Amino acid sequence: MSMTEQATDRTVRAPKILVMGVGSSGARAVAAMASLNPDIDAVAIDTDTKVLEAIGIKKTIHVGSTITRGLSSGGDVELGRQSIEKDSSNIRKQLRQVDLLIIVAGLGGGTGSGAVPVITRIAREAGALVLTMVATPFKFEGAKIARVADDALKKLRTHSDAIIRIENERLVDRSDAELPVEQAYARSHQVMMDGIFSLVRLLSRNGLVGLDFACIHTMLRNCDGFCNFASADGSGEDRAKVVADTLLTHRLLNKGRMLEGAAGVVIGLTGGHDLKLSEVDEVMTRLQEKLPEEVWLNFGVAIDSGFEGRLSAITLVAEQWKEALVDNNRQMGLSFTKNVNPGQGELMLETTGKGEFSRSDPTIHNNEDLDVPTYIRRDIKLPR
Ligand SMILES: Nc1nc2c(ncn2[C@@H]2O[C@H](COP(=O)(O)OP(=O)(O)OP(=O)(O)O)[C@@H](O)[C@H]2O)c(=O)[nH]1
Ligand SMILES: [Mg+2]
Repeated sequence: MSMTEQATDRTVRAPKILVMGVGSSGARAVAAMASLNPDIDAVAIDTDTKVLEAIGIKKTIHVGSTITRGLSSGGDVELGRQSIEKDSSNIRKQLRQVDLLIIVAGLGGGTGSGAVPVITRIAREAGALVLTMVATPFKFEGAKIARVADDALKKLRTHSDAIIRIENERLVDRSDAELPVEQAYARSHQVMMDGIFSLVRLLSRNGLVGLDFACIHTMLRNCDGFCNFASADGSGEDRAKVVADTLLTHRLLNKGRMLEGAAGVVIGLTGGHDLKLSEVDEVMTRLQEKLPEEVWLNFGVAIDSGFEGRLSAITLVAEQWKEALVDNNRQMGLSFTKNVNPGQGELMLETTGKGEFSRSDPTIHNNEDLDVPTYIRRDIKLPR
């Protein structure tokens, strides 16, 4: 198959992405996303019928009718787990042909915390790549809820390809003392929404440079479970500067400090048809100045006519870069070259090292170093 045919084939078979909101907070979040962006395939799952009826989303799955009888689990994680196990065939049906499942939930309650680890397991069994985006509780919610969320995170690590953790507490600081609670939660939803919209955009056909499903796949499978996430928006002439400044000081990236020690980073930019190469370069150069030299860096640019005059960015940051959680598909030390050519037909990859495995002996077989990914050893170009 020629490069063009491959590219067309991939374009036709854009990855099927399903966004699944689990528990009341997750269900509300995806309902809001679906109402703003009808292109998103979204389903809301909860034990609580009142919530599912109120949020106005087309696809809902009510679980645990014989267990909680249409009520919430009342914070009982075990009831949340049982509820989803009972209705697991229904969940499986939703997952047919799904390439990427994005699960959205607030941890700390019973349904989300009990059900999400079960759903991730089912989804992986069904062959989907699983990205779990969870908000962890604010401090004011207390120690018990924090513990429930922690336990759920531990279980999640076993089955998720990657977890994007939005630490709600990082969304507020002392100067926010007067912030109404409702708005604090709204911030958390907004962050999730921005992230999912950007990811879907970058993975769809609008992706112009670099970031395709294979790249996200590699990042998620290698980021040692947790990914941090931040987004930024700018408009007008200074948009590139604003976006870079925002990311470099972002609360969710520990005021930007997290970038200094990052092991793996994905940056996705979205702009309108007026987006200039110099603007992409400004954002990427400023971020790279902060990142360690040996970082695994991966970026993409998407063009969307709704973004004329604007620039929006998302970053996924892995603080640790260890062996994959689920399998041994380890692809260490790749980075994209800094020379961006928006029309390029293939990704330009270069080998930068073996990260924390740099001191281990190479695995030589038939005179080939098996620690170097196959497509680098054999000079296979990955299609965009
Ligand atoms: N963004 C947002 N987060 C919320 C809201 N309410 C609760 N949360 C967060 O989500 C966590 C889980 O709450 P819910 O989603 O309501 O709980 P659940 O999964 O439905 O579980 P049960 O109701 O106990 O069955 C809480 O600990 C909060 O951190 C909200 O209105 N908005
Ligand atoms: Mg609930």
